[in-house]
Amino acid sequence: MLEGMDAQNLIIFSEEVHKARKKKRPIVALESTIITHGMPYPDNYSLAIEAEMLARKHGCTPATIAIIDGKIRVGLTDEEKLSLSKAKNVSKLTTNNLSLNIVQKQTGSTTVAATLLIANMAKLQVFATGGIGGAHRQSELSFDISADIQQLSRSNLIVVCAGPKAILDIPKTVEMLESRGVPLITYKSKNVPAFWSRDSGIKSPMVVNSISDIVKNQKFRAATGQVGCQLICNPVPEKNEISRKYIEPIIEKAITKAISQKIFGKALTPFLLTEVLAMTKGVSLKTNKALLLNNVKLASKIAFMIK
Ligand code: PSU
Ligand code: MN
Repeated sequence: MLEGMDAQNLIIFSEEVHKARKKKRPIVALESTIITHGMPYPDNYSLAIEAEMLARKHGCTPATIAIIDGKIRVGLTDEEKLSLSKAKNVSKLTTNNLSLNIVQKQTGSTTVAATLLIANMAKLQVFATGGIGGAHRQSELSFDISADIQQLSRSNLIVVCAGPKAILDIPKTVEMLESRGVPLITYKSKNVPAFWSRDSGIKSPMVVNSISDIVKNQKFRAATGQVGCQLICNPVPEKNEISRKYIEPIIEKAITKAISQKIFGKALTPFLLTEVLAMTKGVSLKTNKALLLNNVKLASKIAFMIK
């Protein structure tokens, strides 16, 4: 069935993305796990729509990526996004289960890792997400380190995020990225941001103050045959920030609960995000939305300039 097909032919592009590719207009890739496992309905749906509108407002074409009935989809209709938003038991796809999910004609949402793999196949250049996965706290015991890290070292996009998710061990995540040769670069900030908070207290390995430095660096990396993404960490806007002091005990409580309920593996990140949402009475959700939109805005400006 798949013989003779190259990577590009295995992808179904939406009409909007197809046109943008033909006319070489800037495209911003978006993931779908944030829709299915990152937040509840209907917030997930309204955010998915709002993120796409914002990319268009900045002159870019949004490309939300998912697997639907075993088809690799780059760009989804609003109906498809709605159905993913409401769906229960959709698989959370990363790099180890993406392929079998396709072969077995299933539907699944793509994490940062799986989205990066597909976006690279589609030759997209810029991707906006909320927070990346990384080394979990106590990963020295559990070995739970997101495949996002490995895929960031294999695809070649510019990834805009609000830092590693605050539920993680941020120093370990920063070290893992360095070991894999992934440049963690903060945008207009001396320290690494921590998703809901602007400052993790960890000094950033690299800082840029302009979009043109990001674009020039991408071109230099490509010209010199370097593999791997540039990870641009963009702190959440001040007005939407949750302070570290407030959120840290809440994260600790959520982790303690996860341990006592033996929640681990793929279920851990969604569990922790849901617990934090409940304990902050929805404030974390509001911040999560704001940081994603802030990242879409920066990603769109980068995509526009790189063209
Ligand atoms: N950031 C969010 N919400 C999410 C995620 C990130 O604000 O739901 C998702 C991303 O898709 C990321 C994944 O790739 O969580 C990481 O999961 P894990 O730690 O199981 O690898
Ligand atoms: Mn994991």
